[in-house]
Amino acid sequence: MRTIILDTDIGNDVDDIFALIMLAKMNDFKFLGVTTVYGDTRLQAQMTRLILDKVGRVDVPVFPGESEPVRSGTHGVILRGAHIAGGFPQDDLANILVYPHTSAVDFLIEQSKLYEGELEILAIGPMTNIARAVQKDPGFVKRIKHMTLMAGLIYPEKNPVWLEIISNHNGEYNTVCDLGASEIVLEAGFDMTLVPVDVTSKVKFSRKHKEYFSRMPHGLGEILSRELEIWWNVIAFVDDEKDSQSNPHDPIAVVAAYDESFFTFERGRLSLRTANGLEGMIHFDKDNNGSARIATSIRPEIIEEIIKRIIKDFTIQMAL
Ligand SMILES: [Ca+2]
Repeated sequence: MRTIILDTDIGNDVDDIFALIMLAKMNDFKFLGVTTVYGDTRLQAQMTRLILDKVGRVDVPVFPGESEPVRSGTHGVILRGAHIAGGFPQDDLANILVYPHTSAVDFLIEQSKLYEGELEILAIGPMTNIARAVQKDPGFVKRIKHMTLMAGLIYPEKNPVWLEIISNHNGEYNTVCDLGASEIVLEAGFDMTLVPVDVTSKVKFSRKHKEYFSRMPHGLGEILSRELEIWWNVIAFVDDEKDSQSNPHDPIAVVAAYDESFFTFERGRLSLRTANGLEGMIHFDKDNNGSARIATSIRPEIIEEIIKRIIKDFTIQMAL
């Protein structure tokens, strides 16, 4: 069976929570654990634990990861993680104990040895934990079977709306939060699938989808509804459509990890560049021998696939 670790900055964009739920419910993988990254990683671990317990995955361990970047950009740190934890029941969250008996970086390294050549990583936040693992253990990269990474806007000239959004951050968010880590991870030679904003910006969560999520049991419905509203308020200033919707960037990366039929890809090499005057930009060079591939298109039906996976096992009728 395939093995996977999720590396997440849950609590920033709301989409990490949905990616976590999808992975937690999936039978395609042995879900080895979650590492949290960037900012308040302890609070992120509490959020992760609470969600995992509510979907019945008490067996999946959570490790608070690196809070500080390897090297931040000239604009410094942008958002400090877990700032939208407000949608969670605060007493429940505060009572969740996190035991960091192993660091997230050590967990990644340890599991890469236990599952050498088999372990897959799904990375949906700034790349600090992965970069620290690469720095600490030179053999780490070669032991990883595959990494699926959500980051980057590869062709900004084709996506002026998102070029403007990421201009506020001096680059694509996951990339620019930790320029040092991005450089290390992109150029380490991982066998990698990059799922960039070029494709994740093509579909959206809307109020219609929120209705389905709001009916989820065990208090999940309330949490997801509140978190979506909080996030929609956060991004309202950059969403010119002002229609309470957001892109499920991270859930799309989850799909890329288990069903590539929703995508087309192009193979090549990745590096960190300054482009369009922005420091945190991923550059792609086509190369049939490159160790990475980027998703270049996406089927719009992927949104139904994501919704189905999130509400799976709950008796919620969909009329998408
Ligand atoms: Ca994320």
